[in-house]
Parts: sequence; C-alpha cells; structure tokens
Amino acid sequence: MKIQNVKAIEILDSRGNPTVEVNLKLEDGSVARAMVPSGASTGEKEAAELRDNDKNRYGGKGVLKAVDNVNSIISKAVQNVCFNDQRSLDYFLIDLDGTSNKTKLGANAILGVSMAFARAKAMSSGIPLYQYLGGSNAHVMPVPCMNVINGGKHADNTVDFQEFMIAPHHATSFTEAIRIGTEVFHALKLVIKSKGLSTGIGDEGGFAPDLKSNEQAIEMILEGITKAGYKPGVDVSICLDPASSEMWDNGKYKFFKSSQKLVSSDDMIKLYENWTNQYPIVSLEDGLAENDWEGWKNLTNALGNKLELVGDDIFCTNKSILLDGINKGVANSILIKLNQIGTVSETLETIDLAYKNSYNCFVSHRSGETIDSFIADLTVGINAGHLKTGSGCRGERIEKFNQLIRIENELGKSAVFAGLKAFKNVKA
Ligand code: 2PG
Ligand code: MG
Repeated sequence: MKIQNVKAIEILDSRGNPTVEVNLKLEDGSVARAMVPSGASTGEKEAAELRDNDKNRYGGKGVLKAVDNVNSIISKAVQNVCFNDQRSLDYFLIDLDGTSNKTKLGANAILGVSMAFARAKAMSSGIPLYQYLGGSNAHVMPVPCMNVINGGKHADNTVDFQEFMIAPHHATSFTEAIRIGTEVFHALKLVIKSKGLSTGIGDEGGFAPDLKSNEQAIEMILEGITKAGYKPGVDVSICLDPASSEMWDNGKYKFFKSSQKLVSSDDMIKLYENWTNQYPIVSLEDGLAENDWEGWKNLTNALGNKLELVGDDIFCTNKSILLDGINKGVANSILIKLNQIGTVSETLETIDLAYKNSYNCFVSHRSGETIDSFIADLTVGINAGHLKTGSGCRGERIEKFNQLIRIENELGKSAVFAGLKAFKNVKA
C-alpha cells in the first residue's frame, strides 16, 4: 500500500500552544489524521520536540519548522512509496532523521506521520485501531486513573506534587468505572468548595486549590470518595505522580511550592512508606527523580513488592533505558507516552520489553493535549489495564474516556474490565 500524500499544519493544543497535526492518505483512499501532544514536566532523555524559537510567534513555541519538515522532507521521501507495515515506515523515518534523538526532523513531526499512518492502515484493513496496534487479543478495558487534584508544574497553586489520581477499580466495566470516577470528581468539588477553597482547574482538569500540604490533597480526595458513596481502598484507590524530577535540587528534593524544605532521597522513601501505610495508594509514579537511580533502587526494594512503581521521566518510553532499569531492579512498571520516543513502533517495542520482563505498562496522556484519542486505542490494544488521561472535565481528556466507552461497546462480551489486578503487586 503506497502513501499517496502527507500534509501537516500547525494547530493548537489544550494550553493554547502550537502543535503538529498530520493528515495522511493511502492510495486506496484511506485518510487519517493525528495530532501530537506535548509535556510540561518532561524527562531529560525524551525525543526532541522541535520548536521554532522565534520569539515573534507564540513566544517561540511555534512548530512551523516541524510542519515544514513533514511537508517537504518527509512528504518527498514517502510519497508514492509502499510501506507494508508500521515498522517499515517508522524505521524509514528514523533513518531519514538520522539522529539518535530525532533532533533533525523533530519527534513531533515524525510521530504525527507515524500515528496518522497507523490510523490509515487500520482503516484500510477494516479493523479498529486498537486491533491494528495490539492484534486480535485486544480486550482488556482499563481502570481510568483520573487526575483530580493538580499541582507541580501543572497548576499555579501551592501543591508540590503534580498529580493526585483516583482509581475506580471496583467496577464491572470501564463504563461503570468512569461513572464512579466522575461521581467522585463531582463530590470532591463540593468538598473543596465547603472548605472555602478554589475549584478552578489545572492543566489536566483536576482541581488546583492552594493547600497547606500534599497530605491535604489526599485527605480531601478520601472525603470525596466517601461523600460520593464509595469506600476508599475497596471501591476507589489512589495513584500518585509527584513528578519529583521537578523537585530535584543538587542531590536533594526541594518542596518548591509549599515549604521550600529540602529533604533526602531516603526521607522521600520514608514519606511514601508512611503514606502507603496510611492511605489506599496502589500506584506511585516518579516517586523519585530521573537522576536518582540509587534512590530508585532503594525505593523499589522498600515498596516494590506491594505497590506499583511507575517509571516516567526515568525511562522516557525508551527501550534501552528501560533495559538498564530492569537490570538494576528499578521500578516494576513503565509509563508509556508515544511522544517521549517518537514513533508507534518504538513505543510498541518498549511495551514488548516491559511485558517480557513482567513490568506493567501504564499508558499516559501529556499535560498539553488535543482531542486525538490514539492513546485510548493503544491502552486496549496492549491490554495495559490502566491509563491516565485527565479528570472528569476538559474535552481533550474526556475524548479519550469517550473513545474507551465506544471501544467497550464495540467489544461487547469480549471486553474484560481490568480492576485492581491492573496494579502491579497490589494485593486485594
Ligand atoms: C506526567 C505527564 C502527564 P507532562 O508527568 O506524567 O501527566 O505530565 O505531560 O507535563 O510531562
Ligand atoms: Mg509523570
């Protein structure tokens, strides 16, 4: 199947920053579109996101160079060329770029083409995207981990930790789980309001009130769960992403928004140990910083047998870094973000490596998103069992949840809701 044409334009993401949209047509007339997301708390080893740095446009954040790379270099190279499968296109693009980090063409340019091609191929084969990505065994519906309180780099409040999520795992289906999660989200709003705090939202749709401490966020969420009529830990548990690389300060962790307190890696581990004894936490992402590998090993030794420990910044969806982590006994799960690595095929290879080594995969949106719902299909495709893609509001987040409702309906009786066992090493 030949690519007939490929064209990119500059559109906006959910923060009002420019991003790349790619439209691709195959010779049989299958047309598909993909939009590329963008992070704020990015890992140092992520594939390069190409920005114009022209201060006269969008404060330097324009992506016209990446768009032009699609419309000139990539388009010229792939037009009327036959790519039998995803890998042949993706590795062609990787070679065309020629750098180790996609700095020449831009991971945003390459990923847009890679995702649009995946969609067009699925369409051309007459199968849903999740099946194209994962094969005919794709059937596990994920627990929606909903980021209901935002802090860190995703909100202008006093909360240091970036994400406080709820995991409505006690449900019979995804559709029921998303109802429960949304009910808790609405109940939490009332809890926050009753304390005279702001119910304004952050980048991922979670509330972003000024709080006295990080613990207060968890306490309010537990109140919200109860208020909505559910039992914390039984029906709905908690997932955290402190995004602690943002707190890393010369070998220490700085509570940069609340107390300015500096603590050691061991202190952070103690905090998490206390929290897991006190609160129904099932998953902890980036509990420690991407450059604190020693700390990560200690964290894994301390908590890895009872809790999911997810590596985001530390692995960057990168197969070789993950392999290093596996060999060193770091984490037991990996966050999966397509734009951290820059092609669909490399993302699938990383997932494959994780599964072969009994690591879980936790699919994720970025804080800068579009209405593209590719990750919903990816999550079901790889039977990941859980994903994080926002809270109970903001269209760019809700569209992923809606796509999962559609997929669940389409799968009918084949669909199996993952429930609590989605979380590595968590016992009921
Ligand atoms: C994260 C992500 C998504 P960002 O840290 O996990 O929630 O944030 O896209 O800003 O890197
Ligand atoms: Mg993260």
